[in-house]
Amino acid sequence: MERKERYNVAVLGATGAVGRAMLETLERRHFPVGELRLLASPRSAGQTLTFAGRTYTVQAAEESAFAGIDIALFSAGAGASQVYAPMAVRQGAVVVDNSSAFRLQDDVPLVVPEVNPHAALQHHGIIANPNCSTIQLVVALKPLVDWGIEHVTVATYQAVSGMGQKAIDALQAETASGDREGTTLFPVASQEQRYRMAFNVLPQCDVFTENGYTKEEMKLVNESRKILELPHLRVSPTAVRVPVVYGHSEAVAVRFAQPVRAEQVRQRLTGAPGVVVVDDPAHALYPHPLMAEGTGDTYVGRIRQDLGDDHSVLMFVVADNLLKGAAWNAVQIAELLIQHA
Ligand code: 25A
Ligand code: L14
Repeated sequence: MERKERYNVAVLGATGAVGRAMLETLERRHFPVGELRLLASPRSAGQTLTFAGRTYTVQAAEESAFAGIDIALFSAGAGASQVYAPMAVRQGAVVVDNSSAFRLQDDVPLVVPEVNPHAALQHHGIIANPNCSTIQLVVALKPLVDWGIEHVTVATYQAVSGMGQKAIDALQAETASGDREGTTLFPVASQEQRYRMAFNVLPQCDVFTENGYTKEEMKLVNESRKILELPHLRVSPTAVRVPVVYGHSEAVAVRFAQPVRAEQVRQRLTGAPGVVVVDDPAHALYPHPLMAEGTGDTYVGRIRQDLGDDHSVLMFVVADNLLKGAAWNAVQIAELLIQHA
């Protein structure tokens, strides 16, 4: 990319939960935005959004909308990315894609700036932004990698905002009504079976795959291996949806190739890039979703030794899924691109 004072930016999926967070993050991190183009489906064209005190009209996405764009941030789902990413690249833009469309493709870097920034520079026009649960997991694991990570067991507690604005509205309606029947959007609108989400916990995020794991669980396995460059890493995931609006939590157990003490993990994570350690049981201080909400950090606490295994340490990891899990990470990737322009 050519070095410039300001970069022309497009946001595809600007009206979605993640798209709005992208605009907010560009502004908060003072990204040098020149021209800004807000794109979505024809359904949202004509709607207005504000950025840095100015009002912008949302346009329907089409190839010509990417002309003159330097960086295109995509969060409109895998289908839209398949259609529009090649068009944006043809028009000379670099695409930072938040969908699952290209993440495991060999020629597409999958980047978390605190973990594998070097990978971003190897792109051929598209850089993939990882899955939200994976991002916070690898931010917490990276500082521990040189002790030899053998096995990661992770259970997630995922917020409904991962399913978009409609799911947030549905949970709020269910909670307010207190009605046992409630609305019936969950676990995913595309499947027959429906459950209430308010006052409930559902062991399904995204759809099931043939091996009995959900897609979200397989993302934790495959994306972690790619980002950490540990192709044989053992990951045992369970992804669970909870009635939280913003912020994914994870109970993580890490087994190392050698004895590692909880105190060593606490020291390594303290001050690690993007990590905030909050771990003071005596004062009931530990991470939780409301603590992470609105921030770009990954919070780690409850760091403790496995009771029967001196090679294993347990911890609780929390981040804002729309920010570090999506928009914040995407803007950090864009910053890497312009730093090296
Ligand atoms: O396929 P993937 O990769 O797994 O990703 C699937 C989805 O996951 C979200 C993101 O949803 C993505 O679409 N996502 C991805 N990563 C995430 C993460 N880490 C994540 N969520 C949380 N954390 P989203 O809601 O954030 O964004 C969706 C946006 O994409 C736009 N869009 C969809 N298809 C498009 C498209 N834009 C261009 N071309 C296409 N073909 C979408 O815009 C939204 O901005 P929209 O125009 O469809 O309208 C959104 C507005 O319309 C309302 N609305 C939604 N559905 C309906 C509707 N109105 C009427 N009828 C409907 N059926 C919404 O209220 C909103 O205001
Ligand atoms: O792969 O439902 O980026 O919380 C992000 C949101 C997958 C599902 C992704 C959720 C999606 C996830």
